[in-house]
Amino acid sequence: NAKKTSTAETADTSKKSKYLSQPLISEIYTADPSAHVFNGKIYIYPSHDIDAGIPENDNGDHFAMNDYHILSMDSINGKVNDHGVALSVKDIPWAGRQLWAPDAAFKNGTYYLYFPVKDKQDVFRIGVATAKDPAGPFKAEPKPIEGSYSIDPAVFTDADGSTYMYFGGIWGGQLQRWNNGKYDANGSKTDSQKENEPALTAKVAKLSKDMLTFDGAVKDVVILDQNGKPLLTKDHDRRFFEGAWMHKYNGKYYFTYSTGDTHFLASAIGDSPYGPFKYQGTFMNPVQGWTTHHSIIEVKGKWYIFYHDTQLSDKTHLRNVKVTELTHNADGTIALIEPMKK
Ligand code: FUB
Repeated sequence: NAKKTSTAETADTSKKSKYLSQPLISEIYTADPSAHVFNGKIYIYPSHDIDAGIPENDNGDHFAMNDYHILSMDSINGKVNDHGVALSVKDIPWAGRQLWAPDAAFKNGTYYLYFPVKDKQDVFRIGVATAKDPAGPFKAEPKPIEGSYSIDPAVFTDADGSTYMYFGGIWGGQLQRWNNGKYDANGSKTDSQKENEPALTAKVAKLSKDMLTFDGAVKDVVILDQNGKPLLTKDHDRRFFEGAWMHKYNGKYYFTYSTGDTHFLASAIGDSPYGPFKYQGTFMNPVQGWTTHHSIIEVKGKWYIFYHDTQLSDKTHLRNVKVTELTHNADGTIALIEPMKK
């Protein structure tokens, strides 16, 4: 009594087979997955995409997210749990709109959720919220982190216990509008617009012991080419755009990021969490959808990349998170991942 396969089912299977991996959940749209292992379980801190009916533009106004849901799994192929609303924009006293890509950390018996959101003046800042459970609910601090700006915080704790936040994003992420700690509301909508000068860089700041403030100055994350020269603004295939992540492998610091308008994930390797980082190459080709954003973690001796695409909706702002294995080559580079099958 074998089940007959309908034409619709066949079409669906062949559509699915175009993709290297399948969405982790389909009940809600999720993006920008920052994954961590806490208490032996995998926790994913994603953006929660919604359709707010806002037309698409280069400023990213259509990414109008209002809350976060945290996901967890016991193992990479295990069941995915959605823990419900962990933090809402309405519960962040200083927030205006657009809860973008978050990250999380654990220290001092507390879980910290770091999140970018526009303040009431429409300027992106980075906030922090705390919880006793990795899945929340999280309570936001009354103000953004002093000295923080732009988007996409990624928090990395080194072997000596020091924690660093990498952040920043150009275009809608507003990084290009910041100069010497001041925001220019009339500044460029895209990048520095100085094509032959060093590209704008991601930023890094050490976090204080209480994880709530920056300990010292915000520094540039400089990416150098093979000749030791900083990547230039015009080098769209290689320069930093948004979506920073840091992981350590074999004693080296891997700064990985999205090239934004050229849709690659790229890696650069350094000897210190502050860099400089030497550009290594693309390690993930474009996914379906405009944005590409990832995190990299080790689970039981294997490395994984969490990322998103638009398989479920085919709409730029309605994304779904995925996971696949990642390999470090013998020469230290990361093996190229093809998210779409040829
Ligand atoms: O989800 C909104 C924005 O899209 C993120 O902050 C970027 O990294 C891009 O994925």
